[in-house]
Amino acid sequence: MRSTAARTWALVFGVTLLLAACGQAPASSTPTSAPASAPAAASGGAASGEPIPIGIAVAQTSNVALLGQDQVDGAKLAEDYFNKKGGVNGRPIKLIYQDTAGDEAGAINAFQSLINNDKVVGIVGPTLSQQAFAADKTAVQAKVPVLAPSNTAKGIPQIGPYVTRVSAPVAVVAPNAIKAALNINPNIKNVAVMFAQDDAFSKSETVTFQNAVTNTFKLNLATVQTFSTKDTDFTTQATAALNAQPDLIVISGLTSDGGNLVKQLRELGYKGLIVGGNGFNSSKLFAVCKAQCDGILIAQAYSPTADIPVNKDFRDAYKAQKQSEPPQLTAQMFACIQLFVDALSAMDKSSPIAGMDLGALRDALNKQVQGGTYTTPLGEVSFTAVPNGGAEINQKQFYVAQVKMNADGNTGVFNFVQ
Ligand code: 1QQ
Repeated sequence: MRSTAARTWALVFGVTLLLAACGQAPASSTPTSAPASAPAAASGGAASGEPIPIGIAVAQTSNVALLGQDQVDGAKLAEDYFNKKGGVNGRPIKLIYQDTAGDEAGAINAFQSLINNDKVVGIVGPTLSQQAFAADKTAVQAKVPVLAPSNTAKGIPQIGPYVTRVSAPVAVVAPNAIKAALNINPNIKNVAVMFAQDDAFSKSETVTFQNAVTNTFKLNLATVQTFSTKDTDFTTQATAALNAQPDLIVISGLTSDGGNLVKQLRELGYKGLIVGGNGFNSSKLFAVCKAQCDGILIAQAYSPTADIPVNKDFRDAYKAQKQSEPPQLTAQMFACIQLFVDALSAMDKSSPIAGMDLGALRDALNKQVQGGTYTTPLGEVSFTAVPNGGAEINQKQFYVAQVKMNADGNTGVFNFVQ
């Protein structure tokens, strides 16, 4: 039988999830010091007592929600999973969602609200590097730890000491996809590179791709074409790219623009291989380019088959809900929540966090996260301090997936080829 405290918490938790699902954050009356602890749950049991608020600031609306929805899936799974395992030494965590939408202003507002109104101990977000360069400064000023769940551009941990990147940077991940393309077609010589010039991540990733093409793999960079993440008609750029007679086209953009660009390249008759960057890294892409998504290669910082106990639990939980394999962004978000839970638990064991001043708690949590080593669904994760900045992820294993569309032309899978 569940205790009264457990029933009360279950009710609070249920209402929170319901409000989060409606895109609203629950009204919060969290005090400026960490809430007092309630009796710890029996070891291994579900958590109970006053929840510890953690902010989730990702894109739940706008075009960027094609990526942000995968992150919300990961957050919900993590909250449920870690609270069932006892939360932070018996106390549950409570995720508070603030929608950033797709731009910088939305991300800044979400961060401010989480920091000042919801009094969160730390934030996971935002979805895009473009947003992180603007919003993370707010957290750095307020001395609130930020875990970057999907901010892969150069310079993210350098934003400030409270920024910890949990998403491997494009510089180490992206070239793997070009290598995979060469394994499939060793005759590739001419490469067309295309990128969204109004997105920080895409501008960073294309530098990595262009270096890999010319310096690492000694291929011919036949043309470089630019577009906007807001574009829907790519006729001019696609025609120019095809005029260069490429054997490979490498695209850095976001899901909607990138997917439409692929579709138009295929409609214009392009038959060669396509590499898409991290902005293509969601099954939401399938609805954009449909059957024409088939064959796109995308580097991955996560594999669903990684043989790690916490990954097996995560994968099973995801598959039970969605009947498909968990995507990278979902796994990265889950890993971020795990880091906060593990770090808070370790801190609490050496010196109880209940009643701690919120500023001191945020500061200590930042140090604890950055100093730890964690076994997550992404594999073993640790961090290296960045001069005058925060911390960069150390991650060992990377992969490449190839899109395989089903006969219906609407659904598909990421097949791991490397
Ligand atoms: C970034 C990214 C996004 C495309 C992932 C959601 O890697 O903005 O840095």
